[in-house]
Amino acid sequence: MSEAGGGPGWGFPVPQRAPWSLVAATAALCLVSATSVWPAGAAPMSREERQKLGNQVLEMFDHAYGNYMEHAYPADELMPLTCRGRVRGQEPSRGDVDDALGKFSLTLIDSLDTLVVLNKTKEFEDAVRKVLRDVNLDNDVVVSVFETNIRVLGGLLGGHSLAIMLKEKGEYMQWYNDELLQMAKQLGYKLLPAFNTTSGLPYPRINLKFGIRKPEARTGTETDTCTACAGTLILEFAALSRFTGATIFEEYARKALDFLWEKRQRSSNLVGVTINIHTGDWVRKDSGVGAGIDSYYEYLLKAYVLLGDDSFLERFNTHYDAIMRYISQPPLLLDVHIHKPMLNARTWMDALLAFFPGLQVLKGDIRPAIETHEMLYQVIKKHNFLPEAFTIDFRVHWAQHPLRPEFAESTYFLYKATGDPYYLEVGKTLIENLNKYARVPCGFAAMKDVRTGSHEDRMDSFFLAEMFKYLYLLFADKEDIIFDIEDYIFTTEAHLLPLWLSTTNQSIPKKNTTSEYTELDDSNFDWTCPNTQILFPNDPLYAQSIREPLKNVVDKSCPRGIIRVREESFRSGAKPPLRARDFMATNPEHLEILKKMGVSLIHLKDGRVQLVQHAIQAASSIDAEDGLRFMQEMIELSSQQQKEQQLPPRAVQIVSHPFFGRVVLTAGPAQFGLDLSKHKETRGFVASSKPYNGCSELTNPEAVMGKIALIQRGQCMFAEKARNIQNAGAIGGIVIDDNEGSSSDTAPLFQMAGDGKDTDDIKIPMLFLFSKEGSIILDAIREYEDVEVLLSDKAKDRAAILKDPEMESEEQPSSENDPPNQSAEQIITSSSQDPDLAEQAAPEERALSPPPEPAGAPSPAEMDNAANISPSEQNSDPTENHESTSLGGECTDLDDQPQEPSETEEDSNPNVSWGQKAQPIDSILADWNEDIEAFEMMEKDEL
Ligand code: DMJ
Repeated sequence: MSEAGGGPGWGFPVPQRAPWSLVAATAALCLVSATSVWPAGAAPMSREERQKLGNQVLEMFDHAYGNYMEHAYPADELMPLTCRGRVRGQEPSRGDVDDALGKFSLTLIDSLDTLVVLNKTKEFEDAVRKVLRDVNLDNDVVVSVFETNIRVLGGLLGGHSLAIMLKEKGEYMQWYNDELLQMAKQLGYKLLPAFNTTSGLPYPRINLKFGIRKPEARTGTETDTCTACAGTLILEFAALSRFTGATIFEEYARKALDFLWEKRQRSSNLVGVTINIHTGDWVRKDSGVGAGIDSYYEYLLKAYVLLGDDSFLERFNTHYDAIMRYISQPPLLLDVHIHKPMLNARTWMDALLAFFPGLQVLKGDIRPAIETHEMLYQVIKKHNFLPEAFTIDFRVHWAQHPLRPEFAESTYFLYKATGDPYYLEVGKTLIENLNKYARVPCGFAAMKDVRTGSHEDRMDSFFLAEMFKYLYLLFADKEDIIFDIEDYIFTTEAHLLPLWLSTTNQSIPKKNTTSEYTELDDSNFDWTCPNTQILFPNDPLYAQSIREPLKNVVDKSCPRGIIRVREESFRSGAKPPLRARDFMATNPEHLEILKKMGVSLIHLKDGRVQLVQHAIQAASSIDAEDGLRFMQEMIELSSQQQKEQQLPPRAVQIVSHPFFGRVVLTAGPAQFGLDLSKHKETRGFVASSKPYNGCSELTNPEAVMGKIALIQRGQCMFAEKARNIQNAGAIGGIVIDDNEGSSSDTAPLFQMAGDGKDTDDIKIPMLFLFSKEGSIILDAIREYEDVEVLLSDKAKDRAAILKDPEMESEEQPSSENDPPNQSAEQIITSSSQDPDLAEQAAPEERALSPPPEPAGAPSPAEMDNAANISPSEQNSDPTENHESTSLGGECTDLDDQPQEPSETEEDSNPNVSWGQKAQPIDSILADWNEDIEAFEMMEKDEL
């Protein structure tokens, strides 16, 4: 459609209040129309190169899917490092993440429609037969309702949608008789008991065999669920209703959505992260567009597209307006409190929000989509992948990356919207990074730590459901796909549902527009499909012009504290409130401010100071609020600093045949011996020491001489083992955990402490591996005898590893364009000999991650806020944070920027005195309490 126009036109306005089916179809067209014409100035990508990249995606999919089918099926997922299936109950529990696994061959079901998109029709036919033959949906397993819906119900429905499409074409699937749909219906009925709550919000988990209530169910006692968990059902449930005529599914999903809408915070129009399914109270009152909320917004807009119900669009627009007002701080998207939306709730962002630019494309709001996407791309260029969470000054906050597809998804939609070949180059980088850093001999392994490049024994099903689909579609032309993708909408798991469902079995009455929430100035987009004639003002370089000012936003960023603080104070020329990062316990002016804020300073015997806030002692409500913010910042700063002071994990990379550097194991560092962050890596063949525990002089020095010795944990101090192997001539040591089955997937990594004595005599590097990672090396020795490893702070580029020509000929050549690995990040070494890190302490006491809660964290019941800071934190140099930088290259502290007038100015008007403040003290205290609670929960929360 757009090619005819010769420019990036990709949508048509439709008449005001168009018939809903037309709106649905047309809005969906907005997603997928692109241009291939691009003016001089930008570098277009040739059809040949796009085809080459498309073929590379196909080859990568074959590698992932083939290994899953060969080594894991019928298990739910492949464990690509140990090359076997992940069967729930047979592996150590990973907590909530395992709730996606229902012993229903998850990866196969999640991959069904990807096979068709990738033109693997024959394989699709085989896969459907396998699902029908092998999959049992009646297992005694407790699964997540959300994950089962998006991955399994969505997978079955996507498979069914494409099966009937193929059948109609007349070549494949001629035998198909709606069997996948029957399975989907069976699964739908299994999920329905979860909705048996007064609110209509579903329980988060259900037992596939026993439901919720039965004693054998082992679930049904939960009180909370996440907003996305309750609000991401409508596409699959409505599709199931419309495909089958059984209206109950759509009714239940609508009821849950209606309830969430009713419960939105009425003044901010935002929703919290978790909600009580019985009372409807918000449990976590922070609000963003990432983890916990993300696909709720996605499904409101897509429900409008698929079902044509205006009320969904209006709800979406109302929330979107709030998101853009409070959460969007381009290019950042920062969580806020629902009841105090001008107050940021975090100083970091999570990787799940990377889907949001794609949703903004569907909404038709391209500028912020381009900005956020560009910021995310720069983070990726820095770390090769998007870390699970990163701070607002772009440091790694949580270092994992489970091969999430959200960024590829947004890249695809932005390319479709802009036709800008830049996004093809972005896709090419994603492909290169996946091959270079995540590809292992048996599939693709999640990144355990993007800083070290170490792997996790995990390949999530969404990698096959989404990543390959979006990457393939990015490079594909219309004729490369055997059906018209524009006739379908993508679910959050990228499953395809046909738009014709909008006119089928519409027995649920559509809600009409109400006047309740129509005061938005959104008239351009309310009833029309976004049109680039308006969006891009006829400028084909529009996207580039938006990216340009952001080109150094990540590299040139400066450390920042919480931004957006009492903006009106700056405007009025008043002194900005004291920031935690600027605080100096020796500065009398600061102490005076503290007093005004109701914060008192207690000097502890060990040299630390404890800060305690008594809100009631503050000079005014504004000062009390500043005090609360100061305390929150201090807790977060303290937690961040503790995290930074930990030694980061290290990498053990197996470099010999057949691994060739592809397998990277996460290792704990030692507080003694060679510091791998400061020295070149150590490379050598491994040999087991005798005795294996390394607690006495080795009896096999000839075997370990010049090698890296393997020693078992236990029975003596780590330092003693190090000395014994060093004396035998070892060039390094790997201590392997003696707790069978332990793994860095399930246990927090720790650093090996010295023995309390001087350890300067230990010169060799020592690393620690949990038993599961250690057994990968031990198995390799059994199978290949000579196993060579590299001990380093970060996995090394495989091109550099393959120095042996023999190795080189065995290994596939890596791309010429592969960038060299980034140099190691600065390591902050803790000089303290923390007694908690002593050899015999339990691993939990020595965790590198997550960081310990700051000492003195307040108990909500006390109504006091307290934080401890160590002496080293008391003298942070305030000038450090004001070093110059800006989006254009110099450092700009956003706090110092003039701000637009705020909508909530009255809330914190400095002229309002304590006595005049309308809000009663009880409610202020309750609010503070909630803030502290929410903050503590956020810190503990996992993505
Ligand atoms: C997928 O399962 C879905 O996209 C979901 O909405 C959240 N993210 C994961 C992949 O990251």
